[in-house]
Amino acid sequence: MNCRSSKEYKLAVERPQLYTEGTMQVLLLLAAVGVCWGQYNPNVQAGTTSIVHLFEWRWADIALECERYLAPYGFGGVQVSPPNENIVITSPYRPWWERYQPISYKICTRSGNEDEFRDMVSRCNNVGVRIYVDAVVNHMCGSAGGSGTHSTCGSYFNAGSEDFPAVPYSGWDFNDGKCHTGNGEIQNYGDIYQVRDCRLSGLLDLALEKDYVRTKIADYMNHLIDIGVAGFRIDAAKHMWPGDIKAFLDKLNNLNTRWFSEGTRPFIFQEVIDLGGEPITSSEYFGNGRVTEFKYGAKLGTVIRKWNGEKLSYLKNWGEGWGFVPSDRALVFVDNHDNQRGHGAGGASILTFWDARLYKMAVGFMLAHPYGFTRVMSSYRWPRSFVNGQDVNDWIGPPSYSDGTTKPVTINADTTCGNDWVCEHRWHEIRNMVVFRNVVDGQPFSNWWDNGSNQVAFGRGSKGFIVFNNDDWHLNTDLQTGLPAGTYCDVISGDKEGNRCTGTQVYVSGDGMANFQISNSAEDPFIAIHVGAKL
Ligand code: QV4
Ligand code: CA
Repeated sequence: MNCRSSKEYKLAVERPQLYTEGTMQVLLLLAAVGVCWGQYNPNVQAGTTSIVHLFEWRWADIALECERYLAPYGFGGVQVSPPNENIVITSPYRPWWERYQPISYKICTRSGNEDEFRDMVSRCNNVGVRIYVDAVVNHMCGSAGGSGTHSTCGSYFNAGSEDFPAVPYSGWDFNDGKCHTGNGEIQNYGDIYQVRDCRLSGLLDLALEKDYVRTKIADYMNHLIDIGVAGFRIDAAKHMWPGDIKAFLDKLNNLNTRWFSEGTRPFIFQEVIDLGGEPITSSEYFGNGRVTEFKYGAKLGTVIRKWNGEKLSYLKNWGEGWGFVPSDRALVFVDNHDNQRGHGAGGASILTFWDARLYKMAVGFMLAHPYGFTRVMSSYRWPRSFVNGQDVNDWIGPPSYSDGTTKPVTINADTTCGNDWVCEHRWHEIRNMVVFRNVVDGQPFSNWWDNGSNQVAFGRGSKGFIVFNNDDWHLNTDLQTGLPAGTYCDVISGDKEGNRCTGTQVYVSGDGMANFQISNSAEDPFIAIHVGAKL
């Protein structure tokens, strides 16, 4: 793709006399559709279309995973947990959420130090897998964080006096004066001023209108860009004014030319939870980059669970037709690190690895459907314990030793993961659907079929076709696949190995028709075929 940098776009807008009319039109068109403006473009290598969130993984393990698994199976990139120094909370064990309480911008956490981070970024980039950093820049630690050196790099801080000398930030850099609620906390999501200027769960709220604060944040992000990251998840974006986010994004460097072409802007996706019903909407943030579309997982979970009378057949107009943000502004996922454990948004309908059978269907549907840029979740197991419908163990951190260090991700003989790492991205159904999405990339949504209930099918032009049976009865039907004639290997029940198929075979005749049979009691009641798995 021949892209112009956003700087050039800015120049064209500010000094149009420098450009011919034709060039001008092209630049404005590119900006309008967002194809080439880096903030929306994930900067993945051609032929790859998804990223995976390796939640709480160590940098050393991610480097290995890029080389041994993600690159060979066509994953485009990895979202990593926040790499900057955070508070250490021991009560008596360390929660995962301590990483969302920054102490400084040193690269130094339970996942590893800066050398290990650099090594990971280089090794992943060298095999064509990108790294995206979760940037926690709305706040520092909680107001009750105390004072001392209980931080992941031993930096001193004092939460009470809002002193973070390792940045440095002091009381002047926080929002206290601007927040007008009694206790300084966000109390009402209907008040856009509270949501941006007050404390989220007691977290000390940064004064992002200050150029000093914007510069410190941009310095941190530029440090990561220079190391070679491809973009950022902007944590708690809803709690920052869109214009303040724009101000620090405008200070960002282009990506490292060791791996990216000249003028490439960092990919930006902002965590804005917009399920409707609040004055703050996702669309306010489109100017900065993509947004997380939380309706996606909440609705898909409801449909696949068949709650509220929902049916798979209603998915015919999935995407914008369901009131979601435009496809080229959306980052989509079935579950994330918050809502898989009851934090954040989405509620009980969210599907996770704990509901493996339905979860695989949901992820399969997401990866087959053209809407949005897709992120696959990769989790660790924790001992869930429900009291009055609430998981009292929702805080439990990653698999770790008694001294609090994170356990490595071990790989079993059957390619699954050990040490309680779930590795959903290695489940062969999910991994094969990541490949499916790469194979059908750019092909239209086509040949939709449904039985008016929970049996549906659709194709992606002439490259792939998928069929689901979420009804309580057998599926046996002839469907138009749009695929060239031949014998295909179903990548859900098996794999194509050389010229044989370890799963079900599907015969597509000269007119594109094929017969599909799916038992409603199958462990995986769906079939997916694509031209990359033709025998
Ligand atoms: C407690 C009390 C507060 C009190 C405070 C006093 O609950 O009422 O004011 O002490 O200091 C943790 C605890 C929380 C605690 C807080 C401060 O759970 O009880 O407050 O720390 O010490 C994660 C967790 C949070 C956690 C936070 C910081 O989910 O539970 O808070 O990390 O450690 C909204 C937002 C959205 C957010 C989502 C969870 O719009 O932006 O909630 N999602 C992102 C991340 C998420 C992270 C944060 C934002 C904060 O995805 O993982 O929160 O960075 O929907
Ligand atoms: Ca804020």
